Amino acid sequence: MTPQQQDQLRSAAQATLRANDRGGYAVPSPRLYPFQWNWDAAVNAVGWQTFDEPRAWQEIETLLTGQWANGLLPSIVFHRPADSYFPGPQEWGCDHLTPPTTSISQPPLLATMVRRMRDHSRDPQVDQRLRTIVPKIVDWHRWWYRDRDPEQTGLVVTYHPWETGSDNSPAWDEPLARVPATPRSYQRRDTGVVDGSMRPHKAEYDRFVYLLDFFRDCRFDPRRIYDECPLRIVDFALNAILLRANLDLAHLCEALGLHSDAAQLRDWHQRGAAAIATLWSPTLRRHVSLDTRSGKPLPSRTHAGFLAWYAHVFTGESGPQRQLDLLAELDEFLGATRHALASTHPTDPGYDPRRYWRGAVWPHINWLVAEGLAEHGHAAQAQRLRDDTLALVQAGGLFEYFAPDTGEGLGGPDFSWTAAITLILLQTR
Ligand code: 9WN
Repeated sequence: MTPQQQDQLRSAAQATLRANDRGGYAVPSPRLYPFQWNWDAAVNAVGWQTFDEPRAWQEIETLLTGQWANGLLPSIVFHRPADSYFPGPQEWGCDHLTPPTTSISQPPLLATMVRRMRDHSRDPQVDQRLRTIVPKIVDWHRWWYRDRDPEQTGLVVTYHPWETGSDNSPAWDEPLARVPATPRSYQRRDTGVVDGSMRPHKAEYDRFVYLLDFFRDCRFDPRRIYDECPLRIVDFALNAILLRANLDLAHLCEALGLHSDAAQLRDWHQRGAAAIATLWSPTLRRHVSLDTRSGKPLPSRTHAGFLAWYAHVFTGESGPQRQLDLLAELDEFLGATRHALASTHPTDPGYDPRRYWRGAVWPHINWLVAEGLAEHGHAAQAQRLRDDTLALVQAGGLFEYFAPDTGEGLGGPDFSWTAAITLILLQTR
């Protein structure tokens, strides 16, 4: 890419974030997702910081206004009403909250993004802001361990594919099939905005809706949901992101003198790293997620395992060999499609190159995997992922995701975190 092309792309990405700004928060994509999403906001903040640092911190502070008293940081904060999205706050049973939210969370990227923002900050007063932000993120991590790991296994469970962020990954097919389909009628809005061939099937939505009704009917009681929810999985990717975030949050706590919180976070990382090692499949030679209802591993061949580097969990004697095994698997992913990284490998029975998390390439996943690879000295593979991401965006536009075979931009257009990742990758060139 020439310097002029880079400048053009940078301007387009900045303009997209500005256009999606609704005053303190960016919507992921104007019509498809007209609210503030949790892990999107964390990535968007890092993107904002490349050209407007005060606005970057605002993104995070606005997200935190949606935090529940018990520490939950919800997946969506419905700051203002909009009718182009289903399900809204009434469906979640959370319309009485100010601001209204969902009742589930999303992958906890926030601490890692905040640490990065502090490292890149030009604001001499940055730690003043962090004195308010960091304890709230610590409360959120406490919530994960208290409500989502009541048996203290070291790994947290999730009850909804939307909470994993990889909503219709083939990994969830089997456990989701055991969830009853909702008997009630509802009207989807997503397929009115983008083509249905890029979105989850109705059978999946019927179960997504059943689950959110179930949480509301349980009055969000954590014990009851843990005991009774028909879907209960340990998502490898979400746990990897949480483990990494524990380390970054510990670092932030130490910088602020919050030493007992830092010790707790380091302990969660250590215990979690030991527990996540048990998700390694010696036959598949990669980590897998776990269905804790059936006790069965979820062996789908997805991008999730590649987050092991990012999580810094290759500890102990098995670490070096496991890294080699995972590099071999990565080579197979890189060789299997024209554009990397497919969210599902083409040989997986659930593969579909256009449909959402069943094959499409996601820019933020490429970036996270690349960060982990680079931190472990695998520079060539990291660069391949970064280059592929920028090439896709440059040729295909700032779309939500991309077809791994043709490179076509898919899903929502003018997408905020795609713009943010573009800015981050251009900055680090
Ligand atoms: C449900 C906003 C979000 C992302 C998720 C992605 C998609 C929502 C949806 O959009 O999920 O949360 O309605 O499909 O799967 O990762 O955070 O960009």
